[in-house]
Amino acid sequence: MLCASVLTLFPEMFPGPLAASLAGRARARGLWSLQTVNIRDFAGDRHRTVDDTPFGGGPGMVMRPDVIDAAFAAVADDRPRIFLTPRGRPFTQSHAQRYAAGPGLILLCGRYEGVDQRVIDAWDCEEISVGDYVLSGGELPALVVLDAVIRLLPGVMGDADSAVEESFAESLLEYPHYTRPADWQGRRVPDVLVSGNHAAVAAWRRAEAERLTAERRPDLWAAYRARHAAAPVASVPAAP
Ligand code: 9D3
Repeated sequence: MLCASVLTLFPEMFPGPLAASLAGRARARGLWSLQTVNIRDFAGDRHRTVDDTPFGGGPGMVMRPDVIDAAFAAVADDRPRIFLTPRGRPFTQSHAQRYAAGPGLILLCGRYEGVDQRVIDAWDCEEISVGDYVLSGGELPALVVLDAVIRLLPGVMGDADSAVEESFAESLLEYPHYTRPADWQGRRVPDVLVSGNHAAVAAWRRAEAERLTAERRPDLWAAYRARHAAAPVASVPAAP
């Protein structure tokens, strides 16, 4: 059983979409559990204050370290602690694989301008972002991380996705998919896919995956080219 705890000012945002579909069924089957912790419950004053103005000045408010500390203290165990923040390292499939292989995770969702850095450091949190765009808090990113982790848990997916993929599948964008009808509103499925020639289908899919990756993801394309290079490119002279 993977145990997820989420520290947030908006516990009503959970489980949200994770109540439906694959993740929802997996939770009903006891493959993972969810605990939400309302950070406001750990405020020390009558007004349940969780934030204050930033030292040094500047816009917005900062979440107080003593409040977050009390919330962590209530749930912390051997699980990794993750702070969702736009300043974090980009979340990747390797993070998801690592978390899925462990006992669970404790996710801290920030609001306002941010969280006092001392409590992030004191609790040794991994700082993670889900991409270069601005959201209003860490809650949607936490749901993204949880979804990516949950689908990797043993027994959550059928065999469909666990089937071994072609060797290039991990590093390239996916090829386009088609199903019946073979002619839809005058748009025909590529002939090769209905040819019955499995080698030709595989070659077409690989070519399409490479074309799309080169067009849309120069970063992935460069890494793929580097990995699949038979030898270093000779046209770049070595430094003297
Ligand atoms: C002007 C400075 N802003 C940083 C870009 C402040 C700021 C904006 C939005 C601070 C926090 C937030 C709320 N976002 C998150 O908490 C967040 C997030 C995101 O906005 N994008 C991608 N990944 C993440 S993880 C947490």
